Amino acid sequence: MAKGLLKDFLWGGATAANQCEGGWQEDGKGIGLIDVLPYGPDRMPVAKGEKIMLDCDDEHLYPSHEAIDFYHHYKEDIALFAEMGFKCFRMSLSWTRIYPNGTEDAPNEAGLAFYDDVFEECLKYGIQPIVTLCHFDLPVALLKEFGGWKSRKMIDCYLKYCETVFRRYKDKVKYWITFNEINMLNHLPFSSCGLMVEEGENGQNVKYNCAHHELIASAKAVKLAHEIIGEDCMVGCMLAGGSFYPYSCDPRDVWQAKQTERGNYFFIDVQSRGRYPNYALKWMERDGVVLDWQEEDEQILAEGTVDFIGFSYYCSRCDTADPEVSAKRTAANAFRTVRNPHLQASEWGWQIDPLGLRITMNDLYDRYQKPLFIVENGLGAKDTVKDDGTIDDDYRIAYLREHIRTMIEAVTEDGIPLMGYTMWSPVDLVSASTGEMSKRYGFIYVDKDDQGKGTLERKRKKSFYWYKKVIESNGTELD
Ligand code: BGP
Repeated sequence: MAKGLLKDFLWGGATAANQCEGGWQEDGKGIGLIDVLPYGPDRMPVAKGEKIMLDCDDEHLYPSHEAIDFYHHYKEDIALFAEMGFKCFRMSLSWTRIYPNGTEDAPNEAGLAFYDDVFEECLKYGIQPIVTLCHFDLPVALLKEFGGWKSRKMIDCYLKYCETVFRRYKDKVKYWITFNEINMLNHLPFSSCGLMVEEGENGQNVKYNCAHHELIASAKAVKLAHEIIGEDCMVGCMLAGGSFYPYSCDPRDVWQAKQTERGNYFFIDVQSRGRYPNYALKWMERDGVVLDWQEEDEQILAEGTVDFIGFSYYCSRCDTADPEVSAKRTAANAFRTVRNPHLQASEWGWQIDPLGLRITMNDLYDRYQKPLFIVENGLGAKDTVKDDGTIDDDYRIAYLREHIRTMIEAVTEDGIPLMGYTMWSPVDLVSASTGEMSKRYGFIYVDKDDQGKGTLERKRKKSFYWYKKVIESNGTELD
């Protein structure tokens, strides 16, 4: 056993309802934001809120509608997770399965029953569910009615949903996450939380008010979870992580990188410390932001701080003050980052930086001193099924091996308390950014292509057997 890794370290994998469930209108489910996000050239403009499409049409393909049909394959998928020895499974609830429009008085029993079945299936194998309440997914009806998180009314809708699921699943779920990658509001404002800026509105004002409502909702949810489920439950925040490096040691680059990084930390600074950081208050003052600040908000934020820092890590990022260097950017999980000449990139341009995970963990722990949880890390790559049906994904094994190695070093050499590691995603699913199926992450291959064709058959890749060994050895056998 690796010295320092917890004996009951939570090894597992992470998915999200909107990218795997399908069954988009089954058993009373309402339409979620992600259900109107098309595949193809319109996807990014819609995801960024530049183009508004709140209804589906016949011209577009909508990957979430069937996704990988986890809705009907969950038993098979969870059995495969159990075969790899998972200790936990991070998943999200689809808000619209439970409150189809978000404003009903009573929840949809069929939706609640589905998650009962999923949790029972996990617990049968001793797999702890880690549940994200809102992973890029909210009722479209709330967007149409209130304009989404721009409105303070969203807080009550969210809390009603939280209260329902906390009461229903209190004996089955002990780990919760309030919002997935809350800082994604900066990068994909529509797909992350339904933000639409209308003409004439101050974009910064809308953004910060939207964030404020989410932060109040998150704090209230943390408190409520502890009241309903008890003190043994843990509620975390979730950052789209990856430290920012200055492109050079020019102080102007250092300053620029710090500022950009703060734009992401801002959200979890509030969730973790229970108050707004001074730099953010100054930014809002500068940008003419008038926050919907109610008298009780100070206390709500202070009383609802998170128990752990959840974060995703795919790559590090880089920034510069030099406009010429700044023009050469590449993708970094929806962020556009300056290309780092020291790193190689994935087929989608995300720069591969295992040591960056250790750096990010240290940065986060230095900043918050709360237990960390790596709730996403993985490599999106094209896989080939050979004639004999096998899939040799050595590139994925290499990526994960090096990241897990530095993760263990952060624990054993730097003393960072780490609750667990859920790799994204144990089973191939729809890519959040591109809507592709061919951007595969899984240990388990799913027969489906970008056009939505395929049998949905599941197959174990080479990495499946590798990860099983990693878990069995608690991280000592990585080769
Ligand atoms: C994170 C999201 C996930 C997931 C992952 C990979 O930002 O939380 O939902 O999709 O990134 O990104 P992509 O699917 O775009 O490759």
